[in-house]
Amino acid sequence: MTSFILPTFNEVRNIGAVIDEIAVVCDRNKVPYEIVVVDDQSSDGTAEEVLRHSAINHKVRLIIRSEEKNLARSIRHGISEAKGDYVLWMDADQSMSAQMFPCMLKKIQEGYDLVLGSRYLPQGRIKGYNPDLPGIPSINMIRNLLQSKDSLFAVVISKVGNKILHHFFCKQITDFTSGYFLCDKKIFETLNLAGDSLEYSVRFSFEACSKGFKVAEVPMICGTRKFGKSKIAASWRDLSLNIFRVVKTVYRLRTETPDGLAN
Ligand SMILES: Nc1nc2c(ncn2[C@@H]2O[C@H](COP(=O)(O)OP(=O)(O)OP(=O)(O)O)[C@@H](O)[C@H]2O)c(=O)[nH]1
Ligand SMILES: [Mg+2]
Repeated sequence: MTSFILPTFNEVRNIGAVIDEIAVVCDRNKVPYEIVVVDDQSSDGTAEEVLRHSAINHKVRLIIRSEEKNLARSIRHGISEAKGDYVLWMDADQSMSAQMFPCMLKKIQEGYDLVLGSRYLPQGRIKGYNPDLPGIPSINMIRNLLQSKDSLFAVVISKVGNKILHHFFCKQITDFTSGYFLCDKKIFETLNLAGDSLEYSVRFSFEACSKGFKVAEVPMICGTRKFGKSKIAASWRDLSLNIFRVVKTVYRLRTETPDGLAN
């Protein structure tokens, strides 16, 4: 069974659609699943919306954390309560699709321990980017992002930062901050999700490679969030703090692994 972990903070208008899509994809592919929503006491009715879904679909569970709001700790909490052999976590803001789950599961069944969705593989897409639309894709992207609730600056930083990390830090990975992971739960006997926010993702993917786990990436099409506001880049202060955390984590990992994994 696969446990889908969905961390939420004020996602009332997104969470229902995310749950429904996971259920449709799993049912269509006849894959056993459960959905564990880990909510940090959202004030917008996210929990009530999840309860409405769990009353209809008993594979949906809600955990409400009482501790201080924290993304990585919420994911860890969800994983610790997961009943599946495999765990998948993703954003619950409709920017990521469950449609790529069967392809990721196939990789796990082929023997990979960890599979990441990557926006930076040739068929992946970053927020706002759609080369199928008429016009110049980069200009369209800027327009789409400016019209959305997502930060253009955060997207640019992510693209440049991930390119640097790929070339100078670890060549096996193209998207260190993807936020879309599927892994065999046994990986947690060796690895931990250390960190508070996005930097957990850099450490986790890097350590999986450096400790010899088989890691694969599949292309991920990332859209702009449908409703609500970004939490990671909610303000310049939050975005700067998250960039600082990532840089500090990379510096620490470099010191712990002086040769890096650039090759
Ligand atoms: N439980 C919990 N969930 C969170 C927290 N912060 C963010 N989330 C959820 O984690 C997911 C990712 O958050 P986003 O705000 O979309 O962050 P992001 O996708 O990294 O950044 P953007 O690109 O700006 O959207 C969403 O489902 C959020 O609701 C938190 O502190 N606690
Ligand atoms: Mg998001």
